[in-house]
Amino acid sequence: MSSSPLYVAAVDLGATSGRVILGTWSKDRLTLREVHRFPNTFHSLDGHDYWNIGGLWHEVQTGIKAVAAALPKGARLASIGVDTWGVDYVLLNDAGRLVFPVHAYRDSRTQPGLKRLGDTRAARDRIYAATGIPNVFYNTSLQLEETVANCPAITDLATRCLFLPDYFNYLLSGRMEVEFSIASTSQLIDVHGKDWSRPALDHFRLPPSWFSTPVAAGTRLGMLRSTIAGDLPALKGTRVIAVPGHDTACAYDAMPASPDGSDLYLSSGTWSLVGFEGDQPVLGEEAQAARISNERTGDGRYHPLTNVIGLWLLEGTLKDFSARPKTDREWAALITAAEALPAPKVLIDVVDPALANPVSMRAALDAQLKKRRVKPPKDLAGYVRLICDSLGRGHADAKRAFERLAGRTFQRILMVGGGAKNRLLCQATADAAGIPVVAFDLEGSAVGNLASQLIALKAVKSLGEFRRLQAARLHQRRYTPRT
Ligand code: LFR
Repeated sequence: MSSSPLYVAAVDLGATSGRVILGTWSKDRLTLREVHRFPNTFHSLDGHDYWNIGGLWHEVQTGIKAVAAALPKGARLASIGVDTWGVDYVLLNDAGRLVFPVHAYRDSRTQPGLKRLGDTRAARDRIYAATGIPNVFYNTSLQLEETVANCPAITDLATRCLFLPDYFNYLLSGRMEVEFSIASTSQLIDVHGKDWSRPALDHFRLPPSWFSTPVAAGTRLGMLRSTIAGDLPALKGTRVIAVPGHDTACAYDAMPASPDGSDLYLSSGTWSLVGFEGDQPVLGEEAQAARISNERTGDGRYHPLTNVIGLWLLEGTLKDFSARPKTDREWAALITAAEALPAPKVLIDVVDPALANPVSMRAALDAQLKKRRVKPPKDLAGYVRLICDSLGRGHADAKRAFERLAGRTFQRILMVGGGAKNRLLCQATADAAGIPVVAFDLEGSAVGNLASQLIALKAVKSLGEFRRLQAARLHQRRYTPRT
């Protein structure tokens, strides 16, 4: 192990913001410097939702230049890796040209397919048994099924399907590969193997030739293309590494978990992902009813998790209030005001599909309360309280389902992501779950992304070793259940 610092960069794209982070590995310690951050959003065109893929690529390139500028004089960037939100993809031809616009997963075009599969019990059970992924509106399977059914000429035009991190890896390195963790979000991977599920591809009528066998995370894809590196000496010899492409897999890898498996993980951002790590999937009727999604780690193990709607509820509600907080201070004041309120007697049903992509989140929450004859909150603090308590209960429900179905007992909930800074949410989760929440000040996805590169470059022996080294140094805050 060399003693000179090693520099690695993470491109971490989220559905509402993206960042490029320079990681420095020195003396068994990882330090992060965010060199570029930008907002991300999808746009609606004639009733359909699309990502601005060219805009994202522009931001990625800007970020890479910022990384090069941030390096000490004479230093070189060893590698770069990309992770993004799950399920979204591009369709390409062999020359690498996009042959279909890039849809955003909240587009409602999958609703008829969602209902069809939901209403056909035998098919739904078969797909769950084959893939371990429940029937959710954003699945790649439903998205591709809709495209092939309504735009059949696409099967002549497209020859490849890549997920978003794979596509950016292709733009960076020139090599087209599908990384395993991101592929596992599609509802098209065999839950017992490491390749595509033929029954699932056939069910959704998708051409198998679009899907190449996924590669494991840690695969070195090649050198950063010279068209991107330009003549910057800092980017000479920079490798592109296929890290776990799914941001949630990265965030879970970053958890400073105890090796005995007694920690439940919560990656809290736009979505709340509650889950754990294991060698076996959690399957069966009850698992499907609890919406357990058997997503995979970059090396093929399992991350059974439940996707609770998350801070999307709050992000949406804030759009309906002009007085949204802008600074950390204003946020703290809002959380304090929400804490001072009495606990709401009736909580939001967080699995209500009407909350997925409403025109107005506030109106959607009010409508749900009205149906149950409950008055809506009076002000923003009231909504914050309602949302945090409701999410806390959603997290606790997921914990109980995992304990029952996987035969585990969890001792702690480790929490990373933006929500880990929200003490009301952390406390509500601890109270509802009845176990302590340990909240880390950690850019989870970026750290997991960087860890995968350090392991691939052989600077760190294993993920277990990385976690052990990290755990001792992290800033953490513990919330003990009050009830
Ligand atoms: C979080 C996430 C979730 C996935 C959702 C949609 O960013 O990746 O894991 O279910 O986005 O892709």
